Amino acid sequence: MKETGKRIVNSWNEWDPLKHIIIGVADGCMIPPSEPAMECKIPADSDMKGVWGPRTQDTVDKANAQLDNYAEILRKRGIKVDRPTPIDFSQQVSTPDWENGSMFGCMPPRDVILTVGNEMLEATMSYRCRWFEYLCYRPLLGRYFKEDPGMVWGAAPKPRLTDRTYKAGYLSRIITIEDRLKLTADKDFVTTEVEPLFDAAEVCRCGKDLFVQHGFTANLSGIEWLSRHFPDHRVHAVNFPGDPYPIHIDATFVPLRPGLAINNPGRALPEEQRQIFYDNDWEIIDAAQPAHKEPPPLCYSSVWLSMNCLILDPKTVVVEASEVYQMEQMNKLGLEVIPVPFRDAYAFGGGLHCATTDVYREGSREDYFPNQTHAIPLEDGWKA
Ligand code: ABU
Repeated sequence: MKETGKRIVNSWNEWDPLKHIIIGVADGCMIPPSEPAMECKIPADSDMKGVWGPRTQDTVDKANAQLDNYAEILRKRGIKVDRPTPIDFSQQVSTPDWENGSMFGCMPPRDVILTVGNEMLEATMSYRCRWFEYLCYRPLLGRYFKEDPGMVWGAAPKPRLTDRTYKAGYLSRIITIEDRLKLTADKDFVTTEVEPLFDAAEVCRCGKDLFVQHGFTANLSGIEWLSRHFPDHRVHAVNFPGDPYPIHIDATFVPLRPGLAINNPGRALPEEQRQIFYDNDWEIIDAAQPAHKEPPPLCYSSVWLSMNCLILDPKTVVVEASEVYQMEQMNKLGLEVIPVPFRDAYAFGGGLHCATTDVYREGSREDYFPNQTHAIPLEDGWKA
């Protein structure tokens, strides 16, 4: 890395002291029409089933008010906050291979941009409605690139997302929730392995080790691609049986500081995949129960956004203001909790972690897992 000039981009893990971040905006956010990857994410009894079109201005305004308040709280703590530039998400989009009735939005930058060290990497994404979302971040990434001579601007190969990318008839194999749970426990997800796919929010950054959820929005080819793209890291594919809708690791497994992670108790990391944590003196504890029984209306995410927190430094964490049990647990773990109201923004793409992506945290790439006796091997089933 070039060491001269201003350093803007640097972030190696989820907990080092945060200095600069991107927070999304809710403007123009759409409920996109059905498409293969999206269909299997929406529960059969969801109020989103069969619904698509623009979100109401009233809900957009309420979400933006909470996003702006979140940005202000971080700014007051001395953290620089940048915002993406929305495009017209209502327009129909197409590539030579497909057309889609609309795009999605740019509230959750964590899904799209993966920061690893001095690199900001645009993820492949795995939904057609999100294929162009990277454009909202180009003004920021372009600026960081100009101002920081050490910044690496990466873009993973854009996938074609033809019908070959998705398993035909996947949804017809699901009648009951047990069918879903069996499929996800067997690591039989909606995507095929014809091309690498990953959303950035599948990656949990722990210094030299990157833990990537294999699920609906990252396939094994995508995880293999990440391991070759980051040759100085160790990339581990993890999965969480018990999750009927496995997308994005940050409401399932969240490291709070070196040596401590919370795990969604309904989506336990399998025993053999825990071993690398135990070998390195990490503790994995069950996350507290969510305070709510249901997500807000027209929301893709589960009530487990309760654990989708933003860590400001190893002693300070931002938690959604109504999540009393999660806040209490964080307090007991010795963390100062900053409550931030955010439920009005959930439907636009997730929680407090989803709505951000790191630009700069102090610190460097450390090895928190020197004992690799039980390193989680990458599977090569994707080659077939
Ligand atoms: N983007 C995180 C959502 C995960 C969940 O719905 O539990």
